[in-house]
Amino acid sequence: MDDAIPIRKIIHVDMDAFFASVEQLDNPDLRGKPIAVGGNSDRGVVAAASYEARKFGVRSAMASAVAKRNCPDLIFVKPRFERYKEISKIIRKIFLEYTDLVEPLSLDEAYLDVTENKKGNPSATLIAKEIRQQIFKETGLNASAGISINKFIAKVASDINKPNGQKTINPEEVIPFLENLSIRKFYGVGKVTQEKMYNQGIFTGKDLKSKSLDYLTETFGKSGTYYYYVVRGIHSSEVKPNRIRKSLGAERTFFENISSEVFMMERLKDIAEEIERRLSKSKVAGKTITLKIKYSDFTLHTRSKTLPYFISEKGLIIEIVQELLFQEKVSNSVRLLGISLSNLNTEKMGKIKKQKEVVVQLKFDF
Ligand code: DCP
Ligand code: CA
Ligand code: CA
Repeated sequence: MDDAIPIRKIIHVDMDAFFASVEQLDNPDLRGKPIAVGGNSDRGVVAAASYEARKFGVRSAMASAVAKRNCPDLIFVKPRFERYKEISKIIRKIFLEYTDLVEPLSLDEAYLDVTENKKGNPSATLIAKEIRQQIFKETGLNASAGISINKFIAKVASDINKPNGQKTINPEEVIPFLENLSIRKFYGVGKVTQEKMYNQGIFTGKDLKSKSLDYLTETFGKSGTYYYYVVRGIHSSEVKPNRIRKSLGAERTFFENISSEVFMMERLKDIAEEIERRLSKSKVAGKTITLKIKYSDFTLHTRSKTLPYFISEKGLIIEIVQELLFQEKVSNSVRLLGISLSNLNTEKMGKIKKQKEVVVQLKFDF
C-alpha cells in the first residue's frame, strides 16, 4: 500500500433496524414478527422495517400501502421519538467512554476516531466488539460496525456483516477492497449519479479509478474530486465532535390538509416558537429564513429571504414567514409546513481542534 495514504483508526457504528428493534424490545408481542414503524394510512410511509418484514421486501421510505401489499401480515407501529432519543443518549455515552472524537450522523449511528483512545487499546477491531457488547448489555439492542482507516471505508464496511456483525478492512486490504467495491455501495453516490456512472461504464471502484481527476470533475463537478480520492483510499475528512450546524428547522405534517391561510399562520406560529426555543438553547441566530410548503399533491415549494442581520426571536421569524406565505399565493390544500433558519452565526463558535494525520506503515495493529 502507498505510504502516503493517511491512516487513522475509525469505527462506524450503526444500530440494526433501529426504530423497529426498539419497538420489538419494548413490546415482546412484536418480537419475531414483520413490523413497520410509521403511519398505516393511505399516505403513510415506512420509517423502519424489522428484519422479518424485510424478507417480504418492506423497506424504509416505502409507501405504507405498498408495504402492506408486499406483506399482508405487516404490523404497523407508531414511532416514539422520545424513546429513540433516550437510547441514542445511552449509546453516545458508551462511545464517549472510548474517545471524545465521536461524530453522530443520526440518532442511531456515529463515527469514532479511536487512533488514540481512553482505554489505550491498540485494536480498533476489539474496541468495536466491546462497544457492541456494551450497547447490547445496556440497551438490549444489536448494533453493527465497520472498522478501517477512514470514515468512508468504515461506513461502507458497517453494512457488510449487518445485522449484529462487524467488518474490518485492514490497511493492506484497502486498495483491493475499494477496487472491487460496486458503485452501488459507494457512500455519497446517489441514485442519479449512479445512473450517470453506469452510462459512462463505471460499475466498480476499479472502473472509477481508471478515470482522470479532470474527467471526474468535468463530469461530476465538485463531487468528482471526492470520488477521485476516496477510491484511492484517501478521505481525510476528520471525525468532527462538534459538527457545526448549518441550519435549524422544524416542520409539521397535518392529519388533515389545510387550505386556509389563517390556519396556516396558526401552525407556523407554533413552529416558530419551537425554533426560537431551539435557537436559544444552542445560542445561535440566522440570517436566512425559509418557508417550506408541501401540497396535498406532494409538490414541494420553498421560499427564502435573507436579511442583512441575524435574528432569533419568534416575532421577527413570523413576520418574515408571513411575508413569504403571501408571496406564495397558496392555491392548493397543504399537508406540511416547515420553517428553517440558515446562514447561522455558528462559524465563530464551534472551533474544531485540528487533528494530526498519522501515517504509519503496514505493520499496524487494527
Ligand atoms: N429512518 C426514517 N426515515 C428513513 C430512514 C430511516 O425515519 N427514510 C429512521 C428509522 C430507522 C432509523 O432512522 O430505524 C435508522 O435508519 P437506518 O437507515 O440506519 O435504518 P435501520 O436502522 O432501520 O436499519 P439497518 O439495520 O439497515 O441500519
Ligand atoms: Ca441503522
Ligand atoms: Ca443509520
